[in-house]
Amino acid sequence: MSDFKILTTEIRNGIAVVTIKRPEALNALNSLFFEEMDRLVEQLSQDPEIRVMVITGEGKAFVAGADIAEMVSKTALEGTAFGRRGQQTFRSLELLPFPVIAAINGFALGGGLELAMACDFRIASVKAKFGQPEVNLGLTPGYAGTQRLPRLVGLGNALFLLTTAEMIDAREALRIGLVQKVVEHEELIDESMRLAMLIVQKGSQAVKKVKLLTRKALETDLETGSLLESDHFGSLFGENSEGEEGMKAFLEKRKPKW
Ligand code: CO8
Repeated sequence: MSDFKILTTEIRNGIAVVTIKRPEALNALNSLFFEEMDRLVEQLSQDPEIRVMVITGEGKAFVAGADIAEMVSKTALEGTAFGRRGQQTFRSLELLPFPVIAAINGFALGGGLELAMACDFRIASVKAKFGQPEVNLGLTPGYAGTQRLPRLVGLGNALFLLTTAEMIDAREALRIGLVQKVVEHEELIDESMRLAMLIVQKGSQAVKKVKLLTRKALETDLETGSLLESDHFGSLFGENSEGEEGMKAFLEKRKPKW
């Protein structure tokens, strides 16, 4: 990760803090970003020490969208490939076995909001601004924004944002459920780290399973999802299991030793 030009990663207490650093272009997503993000996701997914990832942007943007300068000359075929590539990157980010928190420091527009939506939950600075402005450019979203937005905020809110390209502030994003918390700008990283630390202190297998099962809820029917839940629930019981230690610790009025 030391040779990365756009993404910097700092690992502390099992938390990987990833910062997107291309502030001169408001962190717009170019091919190099996707190359680096693919490599980063691959590396972090294989690191057993990592329990949570926090992703943020440097400067006044989280990410102001896909890089328009790089996209403008693409042919239809190239456009499809560029979109598909980004979709796959965001999908592998979403499928990381541990929770990923978006700490949204400023503009999260177009591909930037799509990136934030591929994270597990979103904490916003009061300075954050959100939008899907693709129709202003005669485009649709290309990184699954039309798919994730209605799942997160419902059809009406999604179509409102997608068809009007209206930019909304952090309070409105909170109201419609696009973000889970809004904090003072200076508190964004501290609060995201505090939440990440809460997760680090839980049973790591339980957290992984909760992520997997909850994401499955949107992709499967209730009966299938419930059966899957029972299997995972059961797998946390038994001698020397995480569940056994967690429950014993509760009964013995002590902290679990995981
Ligand atoms: N791409 C490339 N460069 C950008 C982008 C972008 N998305 N956004 C900002 N920049 C650049 C500007 O061109 C400017 O560069 P320069 O200094 O060289 O002129 C620099 O960043 C600073 O930007 P501004 O001067 O515009 O800053 P302001 O504070 O005045 O405005 C805004 C901030 C409102 C965020 C404004 O920059 C803006 O509207 N940006 C574009 C937002 C946008 O339309 N985003 C959606 C892009 S499309 C998209 O994301 C589709 C995703 C799916 C793609 C699928 C692939 C096929």
